Amino acid sequence: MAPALVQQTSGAAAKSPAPVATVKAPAPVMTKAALVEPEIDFYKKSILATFNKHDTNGDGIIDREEMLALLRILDQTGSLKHDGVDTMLAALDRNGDGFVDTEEFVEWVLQSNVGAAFQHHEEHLAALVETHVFLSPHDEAIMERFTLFDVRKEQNSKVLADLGLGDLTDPGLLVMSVGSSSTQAYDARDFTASFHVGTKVSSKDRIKELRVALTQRKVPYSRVLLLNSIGYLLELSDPCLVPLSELASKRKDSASIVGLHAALVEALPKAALHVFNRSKDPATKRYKYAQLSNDFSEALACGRGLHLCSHAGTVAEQVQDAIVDWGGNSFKVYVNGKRIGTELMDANTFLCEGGVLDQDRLAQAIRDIKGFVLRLLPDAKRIFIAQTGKARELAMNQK
Ligand SMILES: [Ca+2]
Ligand SMILES: [Ca+2]
Repeated sequence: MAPALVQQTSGAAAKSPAPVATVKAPAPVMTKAALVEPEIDFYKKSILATFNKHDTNGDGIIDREEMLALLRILDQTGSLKHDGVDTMLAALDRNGDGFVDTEEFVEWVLQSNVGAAFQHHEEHLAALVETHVFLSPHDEAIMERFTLFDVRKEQNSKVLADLGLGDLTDPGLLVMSVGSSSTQAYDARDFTASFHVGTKVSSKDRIKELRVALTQRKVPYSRVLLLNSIGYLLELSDPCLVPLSELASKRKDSASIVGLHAALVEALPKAALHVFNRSKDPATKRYKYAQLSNDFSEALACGRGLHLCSHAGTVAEQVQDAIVDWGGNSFKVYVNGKRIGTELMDANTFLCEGGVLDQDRLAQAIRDIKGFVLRLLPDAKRIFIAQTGKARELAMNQK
């Protein structure tokens, strides 16, 4: 833990007395007058913990840069508007040396409404327990399965029935969600797999992995439905289901489509392979055909399949007050499957600069997410933050 040093700099003593900060009055919080001595000691300890958290380089003082980070939090709380770093620094820096030491910080919290409200906010944040996980592609596949066969079961069953494709729970049905860079495969039973094969990514080794996995599965699937991005390769004039062989012969230039077709024919020679048409009518911007819903985030939003995720462990079995789905450039907050808030937070640029996952910024971002959730749900005690996107990929690669 950082020593509580009071750092003096030359020339500081000549400074004029600190001007009084003009800050707007926050909501009433616990102040010194309301506390008795032992409570103050206890309170001081928690204030010191807050100080240490904001003294990020651990030198025992809060400098201008660290003060800027602290002001960001004041701004985010809404009710604690500040008037710039210099005014705030002046309000806290009693001896005018340009830095805030522990004594000055404790005084600020005990004697000013803003300081007390700030401390209250910090304690509130600390009391909210978060679980942050990078969802693996396999986790996503688990949740896709829950969306398809569980959350959206009725709607999806109807889409299949309308197409004359029978029952969604047919054990002979294999669903493959072919995205641009990954493919998830699952059936109505317990099969879930993810492959680094997609409409824009393919290699002989990865295709082979997919073929071997499906061959070893030894289930005589009679039908394979290929959903997701692969369906965009079909035309508006095409029917809802197009044989994969047809698409592969039209797309001889695409190694990924040709390779996928060859692998499936070899692994599942008796199965009918169909691509689900995902083309949109340019006039209405709507899908020409009703789509099967298999978006993993729908299952995530209501916590389905969380317990099966590789990193969630037993945490996911506890009741979560909210689930945060953090993809690329924004995060969404869900309670019981209903979205209650969305906030822009671009993980792809903020966390992934130079192709390396920035852990300090991740910690800061998680604090911001917790603050956002607390504004929506002041009584929240536990939240689950599931992250995907580029940051997830970097995290997986850095392991
Ligand atoms: Ca410092
Ligand atoms: Ca000072």
